[in-house]
Amino acid sequence: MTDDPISGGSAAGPTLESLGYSDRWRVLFEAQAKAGHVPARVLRSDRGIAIVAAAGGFVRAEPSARLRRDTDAGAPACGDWVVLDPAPTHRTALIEGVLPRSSAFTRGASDESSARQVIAANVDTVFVVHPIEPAPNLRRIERELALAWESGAIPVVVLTKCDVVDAAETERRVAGVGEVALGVDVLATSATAGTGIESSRAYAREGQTVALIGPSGVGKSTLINALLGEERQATREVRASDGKGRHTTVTRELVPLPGGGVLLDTPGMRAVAMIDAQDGIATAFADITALAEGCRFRDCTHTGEPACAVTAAVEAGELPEERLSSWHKLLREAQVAAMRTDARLRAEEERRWKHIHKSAREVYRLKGKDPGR
Ligand SMILES: Nc1nc2c(ncn2[C@@H]2O[C@H](COP(=O)(O)OP(=O)(O)OP(=O)(O)O)[C@@H](O)[C@H]2O)c(=O)[nH]1
Ligand SMILES: [Mg+2]
Ligand SMILES: [Zn+2]
Repeated sequence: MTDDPISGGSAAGPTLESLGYSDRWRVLFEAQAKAGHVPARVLRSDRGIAIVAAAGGFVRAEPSARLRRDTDAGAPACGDWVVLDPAPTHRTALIEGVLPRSSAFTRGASDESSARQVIAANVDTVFVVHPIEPAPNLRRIERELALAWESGAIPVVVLTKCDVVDAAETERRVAGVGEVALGVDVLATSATAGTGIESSRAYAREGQTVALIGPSGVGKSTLINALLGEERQATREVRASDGKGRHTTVTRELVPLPGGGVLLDTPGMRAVAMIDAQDGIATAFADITALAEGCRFRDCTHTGEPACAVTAAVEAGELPEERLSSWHKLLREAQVAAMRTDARLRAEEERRWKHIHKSAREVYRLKGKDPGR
């Protein structure tokens, strides 16, 4: 094992437990591991080369040839727990297996032929990060919450830079976000003033993983530094001209906290494309999901059917119209994404069968040529 190549910290590195290793992972590891293999967690993964943390420290690792062939498992993603062959005779350790994920924050690949890309694996809490000023875009927050719920992690909305507006305005905006973030904690923080840092830290207890997502320049890395108590993550001034960040963070990476717990810094996402997140949408819009129970038709689309409890709630002023149209929009996008996924899976299946038929023909042809059989 090498010295910590990424933070210059101690060669010993964090313990597996502080990185979140638990009985769940032990059982899954033992089911896959062979003699000499050790469990490790992927801190960073860049074009197939990963930096992983194992009990002995940090090491460079790449997927074994067998794992690369096994397309189902996909490339090891940031946050994955893996089966590692430390391979003392090689310079690079080999990742022999990826343990089944407890959660996965994914996005549709830009290339339609390939599968979804896992942005963060095995995350317990997703911080949906937005600055308090300009006033948070509630529609974007709804979208990100749906995706966070879909990932299997618990979302928390973190409003940053609360030092730039007064306390009363902060309170108003937190309440406004609370109205669209049902059952979700909303934190008001300021790394500059040091407020809300302790309440943020509470989510990153020993063994817990917290991923930060949100547009560039919102203060994700600054918040991580505040939680670390040191300037470890690079941060940068937002352009004054248009208030847009410049993608200071360029790779996703796990950052172990000294007191246990792990943070996952991500590069800012400009637009967040919807994936087939229909369950996530149902959870993020628990109010609409509950109202829909009262519709006459079980498959009511809440677009003008008779005895629709959802449109009735809008008419009665109990459900904001913008919220219902936001729900319609996200659901449509999710359905389109689902159809695309289905088409891709069908195409893959077809390719697989073509390959099998071709191999089978090959075998018959060879047999036919061999009079001895
Ligand atoms: N006033 C104020 N500025 C802040 C606060 N937190 C962050 N900033 C500033 O916001 C700018 C962007 O912060 P970053 O932490 O680099 O943003 P990021 O979300 O990591 O951006 P990317 O890495 O590009 O995705 C920096 O100039 C920070 O100093 C805060 O609490 N108050
Ligand atoms: Mg950053
Ligand atoms: Zn309805």
